[in-house]
Amino acid sequence: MTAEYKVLGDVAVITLANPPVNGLGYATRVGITEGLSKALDDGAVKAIVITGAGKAFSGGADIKEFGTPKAIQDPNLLSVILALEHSTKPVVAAIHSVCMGGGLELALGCHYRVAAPGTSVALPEVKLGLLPGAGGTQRLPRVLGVETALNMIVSGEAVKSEVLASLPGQKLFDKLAASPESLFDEAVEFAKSVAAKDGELPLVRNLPCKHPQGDAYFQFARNTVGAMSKNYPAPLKCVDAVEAATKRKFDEGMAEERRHFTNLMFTPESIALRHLFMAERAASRIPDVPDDTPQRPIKTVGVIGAGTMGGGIAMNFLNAGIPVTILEMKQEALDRGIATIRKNYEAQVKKGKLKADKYEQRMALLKTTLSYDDLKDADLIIEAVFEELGVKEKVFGELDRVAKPGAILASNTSTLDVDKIAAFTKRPQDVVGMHFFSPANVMKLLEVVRGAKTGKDVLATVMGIAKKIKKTAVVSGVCDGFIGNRMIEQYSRQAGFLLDEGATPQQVDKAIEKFGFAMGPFRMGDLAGNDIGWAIRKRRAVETPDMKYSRTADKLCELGRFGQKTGAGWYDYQPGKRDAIPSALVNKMIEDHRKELGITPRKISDEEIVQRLVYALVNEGAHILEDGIASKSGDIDMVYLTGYGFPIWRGGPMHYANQVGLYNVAEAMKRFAKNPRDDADFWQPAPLIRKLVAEGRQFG
Ligand code: T1G
Repeated sequence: MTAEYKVLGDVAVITLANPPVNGLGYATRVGITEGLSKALDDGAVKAIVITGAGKAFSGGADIKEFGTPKAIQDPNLLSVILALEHSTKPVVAAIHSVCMGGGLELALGCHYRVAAPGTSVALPEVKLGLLPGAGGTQRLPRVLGVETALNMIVSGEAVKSEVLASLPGQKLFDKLAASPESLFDEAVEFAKSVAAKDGELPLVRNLPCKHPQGDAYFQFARNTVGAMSKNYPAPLKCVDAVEAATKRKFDEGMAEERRHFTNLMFTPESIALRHLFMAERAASRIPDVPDDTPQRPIKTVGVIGAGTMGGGIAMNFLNAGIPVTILEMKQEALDRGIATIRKNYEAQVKKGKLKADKYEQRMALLKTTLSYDDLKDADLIIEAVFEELGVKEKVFGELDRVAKPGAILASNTSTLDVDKIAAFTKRPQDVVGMHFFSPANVMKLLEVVRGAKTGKDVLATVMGIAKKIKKTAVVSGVCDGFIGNRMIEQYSRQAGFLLDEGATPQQVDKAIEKFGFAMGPFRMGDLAGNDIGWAIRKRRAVETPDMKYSRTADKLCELGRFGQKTGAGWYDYQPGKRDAIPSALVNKMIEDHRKELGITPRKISDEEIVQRLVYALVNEGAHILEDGIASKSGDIDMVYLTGYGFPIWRGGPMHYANQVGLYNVAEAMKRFAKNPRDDADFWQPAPLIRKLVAEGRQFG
């Protein structure tokens, strides 16, 4: 059982003890109901306190149980809350740290609630594509008012206990403890005080729930919420459930909530969001690196290169309060880099996203230098210099000379071989790739590239510091392009072939943007610069000549149409504007190229466009798993969601393939392999896919 029971004088105490966040799994629910029965049967007990051990009161229903029989096994959460409400002795919830989801719903089933200041209170189910399913939509409006409750339920955001306790007329908290340390004692004292009271025990379900302008308010709420959640069904169901709380009897409202909850549980969006919740946390787990691997302390960081990437990388550490020294070769490069960092912070201050004093505090942590010797005390040094092996060799040679023993030496390379870079030093065990995505101070993704000799404690340290700087870190092995860029290579190849076969850039972009990508491959190329891909294709033409591409993209670059930065790319642009205008010149160039290839253009459906682009990611992702470059398919999903704009509600390319059915994906690939273009080799379903299909399994 994962709930403890003890009696202190005439007060029984039930303590949730299901680390790490007291998820309300089956065993915990049994522990609560058994503790409650003991308390009710014990004549000496006059009142009951429920609290949570460790770092949370409760983080809610046990997400790990979802989809298993245990999730609904009685006593399910609704039954536990009903048992609390039927208790003949007062039950006081002693709430601290985290009180979320089912944890808050459990507290709302108690007669009284005493909270510690600083407690994060939320109903975050909407972030999992659900709505509160244990009475939250019916009870929270009764204690906080309809509008406050609906805002919390639709946003899923946490609010501090002291803020909620200060709301006029709130009935969520009967008492705010003086401090987290005194919470428990104050809750026990409070329990004693109410035990002495006569009369009916207060039940939230009996409180009135009305909104003075109900119809108008909920119409407004529907319009607002609907506009923000086109791809997610849950938010509007939250509005329906809360409206039911104002217009129906409590039990009828509960029935409506239950209906919505049950339906939402099986929607593709909720399944995807719950997959991502687990995948994001699993990504920080490295199979052969134990969780308790000691991490090296990172007190100061060195960054080499004050360009766009170096400046952005430095900001991540400054934002986390970690001092940074930026090294450049020339003073004007340093000055330019610092000016860019200042400009970025000033823009945040102007938008109200950063307080002016915080900005100054961060800048005070920033030092600059022209000498490697000033990096001798840094615990972590990240280079973000020109993407050329010769330059990296010089930098790592210097770092090997000046860095203190145990310093971690990281390269921000996006494609170069980390093992070769490590070999430029006498300490390959301290060398690792930290591939940030531009803009480095904004994009969440960090690919942590482990070399053959990278130490396990180095990996554990980098994963730990990634969490501190709020990055989603995913470990990649060493290969050309690691995980993300290796996959986008195949995605881009298909985009080019689709043009050769009959599609236009705008048709391809529109189809994949309708699928959910923020930007199609051609608009993205124009934004990032078509010359970047051009340089990589030239390098690859030497290293892997058998990799075939459409020549269209090269022809575009030969015309100097690098995209927005040259005022023209796949699309035309008006001066100073970013609107992508279909280009007659480019479409003519594509038509002429088809003639050169002897290809008769055909009508290509949007469905084929989406399948060719997305299944290209899936097939390459399967090869990446086979090669051991990524250790789990959820990692690949996290890379694509946080670094490449894959639509969140579809859960990532590998999860999406599971949803489509790997049999269907493999059959589509076989059809593409028959395509006249000589790309049959690529479209052979990866051996891993063929194996999973044969065994009727999915990506794990
Ligand atoms: N169930 C199971 N495990 C959970 C969990 C949960 N609800 N919440 C967190 N964990 C695990 C997580 O997987 C990780 O474990 C560890 O705790 C630390 O998490 C009926 C149906 C609570 C604010 O959505 O927001 O109640 O992967 O790294 O940064 O209406 O976790 O390391 O093994 O995030 O300190 C609603 C989700 C559930 C809360 C703590 N509740 N959790 O943040 O740690 S649905 C939620 C969080 C529900 C009812 C409905 C955060 C946190 P591992 P962490 P953290």
